[in-house]
Order: sequence, then structure tokens, then C-alpha cells
Amino acid sequence: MSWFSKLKQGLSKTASLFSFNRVDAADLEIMEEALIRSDVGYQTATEIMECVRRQKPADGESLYKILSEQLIRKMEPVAKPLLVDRNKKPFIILMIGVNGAGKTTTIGKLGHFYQQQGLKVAFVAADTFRAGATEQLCRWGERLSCPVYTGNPGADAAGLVFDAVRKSQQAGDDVLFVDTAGRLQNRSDLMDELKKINRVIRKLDASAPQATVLVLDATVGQNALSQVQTFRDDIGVTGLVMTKLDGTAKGGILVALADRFELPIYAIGVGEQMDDLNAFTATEYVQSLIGEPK
Ligand SMILES: Nc1nc2c(ncn2[C@@H]2O[C@H](COP(=O)(O)OP(=O)(O)O)[C@@H](O)[C@H]2O)c(=O)[nH]1
Ligand SMILES: [Mg+2]
Repeated sequence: MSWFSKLKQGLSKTASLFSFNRVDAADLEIMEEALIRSDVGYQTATEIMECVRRQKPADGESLYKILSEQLIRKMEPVAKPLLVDRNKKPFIILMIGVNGAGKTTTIGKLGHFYQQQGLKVAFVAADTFRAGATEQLCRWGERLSCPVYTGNPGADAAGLVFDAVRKSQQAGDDVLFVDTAGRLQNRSDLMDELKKINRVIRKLDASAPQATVLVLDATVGQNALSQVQTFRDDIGVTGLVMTKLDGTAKGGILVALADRFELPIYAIGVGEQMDDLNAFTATEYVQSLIGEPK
């Protein structure tokens, strides 16, 4: 759990509350402020602490019990891995998110994860906008020894995806990841391109993409909320991957997201390497977020 250490530092000051023999209204205030500071957000933190207050925790131990139960109940329904339907060849996973969120890296990690389950994985380098994006995905392809369907720099991303899906169907790939651009000239250009990619995919497979994964950078804090709103409304999102949880003490944003959108959290990124991807589990996360009684 070392990668959660930063997250733990976030609320370590308040963890001492859990060893108090008595907790009063001021202590609950402190707890609430700490939740807000960790990016749980004002509204969600207030609601959670209202529930806690109603149950009148008398000491630190009962505060811990009531609070962690509240949080676990909120997070358990969104702790869902992305299950690949083996009868669907290829199971197409569209990866979306702003520039630098960790899309390409997460494709490498998830690709590795599915390979370990014996699935045949392939990538499409449909970020034809950013210089170096194709090379970055190709490096992951080499590491994983899996095919990467590429086009020329500046090529039409949707056309490239159309060809790649066809080739992938012929090759019998189990999982096809579509890497996409995070930034074009402006937001409507980006959304138009993603919509166009979806249209061409659906010409070849009406039920595709089977998953649309929004990748979010945990270090952007509350801004993640507006990113989810935008991509969900414009493109549609089936679930989330939160990256860079190894680099922030503010992992509370996942609670805010669960509260507002109830989207599955497929996995969490905890570093830059192939194995730095974890399943999201509610109990482990909540323990890391609020600490444990000493
Ligand atoms: N510390 C850390 N860095 C990450 C994580 N995921 C991605 N990165 C780094 O974030 C940067 C941007 O990632 P990239 O995959 O290129 O983002 P993209 O623009 O969305 O494709 C790279 O330097 C990655 O190595 C993570 O979970 N933890
Ligand atoms: Mg990328």
C-alpha cells in the first residue's frame, strides 16, 4: 500500500481524532474541513458529516466506524473493474480525456493486464494531432509485443480508426484500444472528432465501442467534475480511470465523483510503469483516505 502513502498524509492530522475518548462538535467540524480539503468537495463532505452527526458518535472509535461505513457505502457501488466480453471480437475500448491525463499510459497498463488474462490485445494510434503520440503508443506496443495500427501524422483520425477496426476484426483481436487526442484547436473540435470516431466504429459494429473510458488526472482536483460532465454529455462515458493517485494527497475527488455521477471506477493509476495499475476497492481506498485508528 506504499503508493497510497501520499493520500494517507492528506488526512493524517485528523486520524488522531479516531483515538479520542470523546469527540465533540468542534472535532466533527475539523473532520468536515479535512474532507473538503482532500477534494471530497463542500457539498459532499457536508452531506456525509450530516449523516455522521445524526448517529451521534461519542468517541473516536465510533466516529471512525460511522464515517468509514458512510464512505464505503458510497464507494462500493462504483468499484467495478472493466470486464471484457470474450465473445465480442474485438471488444473496442475508446479512451478519452484531456491532454496529459494518462490515456496512452493507461492503455499500456490495461493492455498488459488483459494480456495476462490470455487476451489478444491491439492498439489504434488515433491521436494523430500531438507530435510523438503515435511513437509513445508504439513503444507500449513493443513492450507488450502487440500490434499497433498507425497512420501518418496529421492523418484523419476517424479514417484511421475505420481501417484499424476492419483489420482488427480480420486479425481476431480480443481487445482493441483506441487512443485519442486530448486537445485539438478547441473543445468543439475535439468533441467533433470523437463523435466522428464513434460514427465510423459503429458502421463496422453497431454495438461498439463496448466501453468508453474517461481518463482523469487526480491532481487536477475539482476540475475533474467538469471534465466528467463535458465528456459524459458530449460523447458518453461508461466508466473512469483515475491516474496519478501516487502523486496527490487529495484523493477525495473520487468521493465527489461517485456522489455526483455514480460512474464505475474501472481502475486507478499509481505510477508510470506497466504494473502501476490497481483495481479500485472501496475499503482500501477509504482506509487510505481517512486513515485508521491508532
Ligand atoms: N505518477 C504517475 N504518472 C502517470 C500516471 N499515469 C500517467 N502518468 C504520466 O503522465 C504523463 C502523461 O501521460 P500520457 O499517458 O501521455 O497522457 P495522455 O496525454 O492522456 O495520453 C506521462 O508522463 C505519464 O508517464 C500515474 O498513474 N502516475
Ligand atoms: Mg496520449
